[in-house]
Amino acid sequence: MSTVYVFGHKNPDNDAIMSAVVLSQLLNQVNYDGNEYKACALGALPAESAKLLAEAGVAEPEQIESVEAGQLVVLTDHNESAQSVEGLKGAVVAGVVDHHRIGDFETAAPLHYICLPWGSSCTIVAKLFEVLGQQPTDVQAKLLLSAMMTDTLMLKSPTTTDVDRAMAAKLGQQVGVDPVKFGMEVFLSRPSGSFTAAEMVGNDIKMFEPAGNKLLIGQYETVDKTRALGMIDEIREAMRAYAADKGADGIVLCVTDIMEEGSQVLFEGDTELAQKGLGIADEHDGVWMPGVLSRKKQVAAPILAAAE
Ligand SMILES: [Mn+2]
Repeated sequence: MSTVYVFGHKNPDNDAIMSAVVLSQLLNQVNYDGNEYKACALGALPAESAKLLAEAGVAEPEQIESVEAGQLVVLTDHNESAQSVEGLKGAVVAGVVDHHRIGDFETAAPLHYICLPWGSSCTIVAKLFEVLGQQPTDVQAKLLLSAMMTDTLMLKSPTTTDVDRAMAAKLGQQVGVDPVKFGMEVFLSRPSGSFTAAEMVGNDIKMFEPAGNKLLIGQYETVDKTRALGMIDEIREAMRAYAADKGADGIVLCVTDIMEEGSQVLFEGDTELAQKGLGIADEHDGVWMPGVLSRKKQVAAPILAAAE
């Protein structure tokens, strides 16, 4: 029996955490491959994840930064090495459960690779319960549903598919909640008023490498962008500091207003390609992009396409 580490991306969001937690539970439940699956996290848990796990009486995944050579791992909610654990190249990737583009992913041996362009990795984990003939417990259903709602911004993001809507309805019925109302409660459990500029920048940020450039793309989701927009200078300073710390050439931050359904987009550093991809220019207070809710589909994808 081997211990397999199961983890989502660095700067974990609720989907990265819940996909790792519930997938590892499922694989242990069915004694998959005779291994022991251990949920881990590549960074501090978001407030809503910590709260949901505490309420459910589920232990928080252990935080790790690196893995040793030969360590068996399962990646959830990511596949790109820039977003993954230190030492990934020497690890043995036994599986991937993801809903992102495939980046620089490569393995020596065959593996379980499940990538579906659905709204959240937790939708895929929920489907895997069906595939493996299991019924999620109410706790598992609630944890999965919470991440489906945060990742799809209550099913409003253009990444949402019919599969997400059907699965959300099914899980909501099981635990006796309206998925969208429950999702709003999860969002409101974030301590939005207390976020510092540095937290807004670093809370949910990913490194991309379009045309050899190191570009950070961050997203700060809020139910009221007014406060964030009142501290633009601090946010810009925090963006410059974060990019310098990570050795990035440029940094893009989307302040996404869930209620108004759009994002205020800010640039710092070398972001010529990002501006070209998004078709907007850098303005001091940022540029409002109505309808832009998905970093993956509406921000990262056009920027990466502009690099080709
Ligand atoms: Mn996700």
